[in-house]
Amino acid sequence: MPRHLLSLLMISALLVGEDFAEAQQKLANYDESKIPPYTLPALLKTQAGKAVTTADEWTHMRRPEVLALFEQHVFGKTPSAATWGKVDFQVTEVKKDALGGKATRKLIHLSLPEHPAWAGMDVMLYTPNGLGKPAPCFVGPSFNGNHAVSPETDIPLSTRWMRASKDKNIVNNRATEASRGSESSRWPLEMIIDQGCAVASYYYGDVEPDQAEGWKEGLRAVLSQDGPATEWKEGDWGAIGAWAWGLSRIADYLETDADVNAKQLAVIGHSRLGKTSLWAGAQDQRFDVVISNNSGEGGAALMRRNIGETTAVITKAFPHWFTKTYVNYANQEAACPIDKHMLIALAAPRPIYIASAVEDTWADPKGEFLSGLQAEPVYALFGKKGYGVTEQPAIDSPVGDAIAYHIRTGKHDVTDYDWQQYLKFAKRHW
Ligand code: GTR
Repeated sequence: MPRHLLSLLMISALLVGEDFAEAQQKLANYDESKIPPYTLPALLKTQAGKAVTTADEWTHMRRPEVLALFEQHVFGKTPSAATWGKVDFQVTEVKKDALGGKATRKLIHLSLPEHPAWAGMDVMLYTPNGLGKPAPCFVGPSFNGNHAVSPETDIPLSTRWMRASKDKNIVNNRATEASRGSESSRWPLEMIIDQGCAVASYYYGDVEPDQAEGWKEGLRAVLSQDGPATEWKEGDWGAIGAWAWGLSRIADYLETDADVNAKQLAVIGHSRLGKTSLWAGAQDQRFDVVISNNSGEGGAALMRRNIGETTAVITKAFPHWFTKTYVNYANQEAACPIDKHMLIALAAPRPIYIASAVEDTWADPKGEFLSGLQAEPVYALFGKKGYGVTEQPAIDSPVGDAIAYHIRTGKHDVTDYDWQQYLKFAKRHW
């Protein structure tokens, strides 16, 4: 082994979290020919070995099994509604002339009256003015809060814990005035509003800070009987499950807002939040369009393809994202009863869009493509078409019908190009 790789290996052994993941990016395999052969778990066969041949059998037999496998082995089980009880929505602001008069902006504080120890979450909703009907809505979590998503400077600054970032002007794990708009390139609000669509977002850290011990100050501790003394058992929900829960609570609110058509909700997320949007879409069928942007390992990318990020790396860097069981599949992917084509299939027959970026090799673009391809047999049971191609398409050439895909020029990010495709896709189905 070259000496620089050896020293990188030694350094990375001492690292945790984001730093560990970053160090591993230099060590990972990026060579297709070095992926050991693998066999995907059968999608259309029940655990008892019965072939699934109709949409009805998928919906009533196989789908519940697959969902339960993801709960047990990957993301953990979301507690039942009785656990959190009533959800309160308080509209704290309505600004009718937002974005130069194009939109109405609402801020909504969402809380659990039976669990006051949880500080709640602040949802920001933009709806188009003058549409004359309730708007379809994109629903997605943000990395840095409402003030970072919006270019408007009159939004309360989030006071919650945030991951360290010089770029985003996060100081001592808190947002600063200079953090305003730092995520706005990923949320082209005017473009979305101009297309007659609404957008609802919340800061994922409102539900739980994104760090290994973050759950102690988040919703998971509050809802657990033992609070921060909890020992997570195999199958208990991880942080991705909790963040996805937040998206479903936004859907609860949107069902009460006359400016939004709650029968037309697209769930969207990028990267770790793309993993989150896939899991939210799998569990909550009110999201009638599902979008995964560069979700990678733990998201759309097939876990059995050992290229870019691996199960071993992600479960070491970010153990809190998953249920405790998932780490058992580090370097043991073949033993896992699921792979990510099954996560895509959980969206069926609803339209799903999977997007990659050509420089985002860490996320395994080809593995993201393949999971959608391998989910096609389930869509076919519903008479729905998938990609229409079997090979990854050329760069910037979207393909697909009910399952769609593109690989865009550039790096790990959400760009206007991505949003242009999502808007076209969602509107085609709405
Ligand atoms: C990386 C991680 C990826 C992806 C990404 C992100 O460090 O390895 O799985 O989630 O973070 O969320 O930006």
